[in-house]
Amino acid sequence: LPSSPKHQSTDQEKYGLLNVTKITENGKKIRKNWTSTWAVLQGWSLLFQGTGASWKFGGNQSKPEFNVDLKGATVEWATKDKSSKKNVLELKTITGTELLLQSDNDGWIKEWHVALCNTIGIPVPE
Ligand code: I3S
Repeated sequence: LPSSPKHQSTDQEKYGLLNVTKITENGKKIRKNWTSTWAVLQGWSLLFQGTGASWKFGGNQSKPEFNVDLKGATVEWATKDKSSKKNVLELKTITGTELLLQSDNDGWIKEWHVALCNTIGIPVPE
């Protein structure tokens, strides 16, 4: 067993449903638009795929998927002023895109938090 599993930054692979909205794009605040997505974490890539025909992500997103490069990104629990929802993670990319990730399922969102922290290489807060 690894001596420090919380710090491993090996390939994390995870996929499943997450509610997502962009809140900032290229450093500019944009209007929220919560969307149910199929999220796929593989290596440094986090891909969101629309689960319905009504896919619209952030501003003008014609393609029904959105990819996030996790290199240099940060993830933490969103503060209450960011959303009234529970279980909200805030993900900031190096290019100035900010996303909120949410699930009503406490265990599921914690799994995502751990996987994202491990990918990025930051310790998982207790
Ligand atoms: O941060 P905000 O503006 O209170 O976010 C809410 C809005 O995006 C709202 O849509 P309208 O732009 O049509 O008002 C959404 O329905 C809410 O879900 C957003 O807030 P939460 O707290 O759910 O993230």
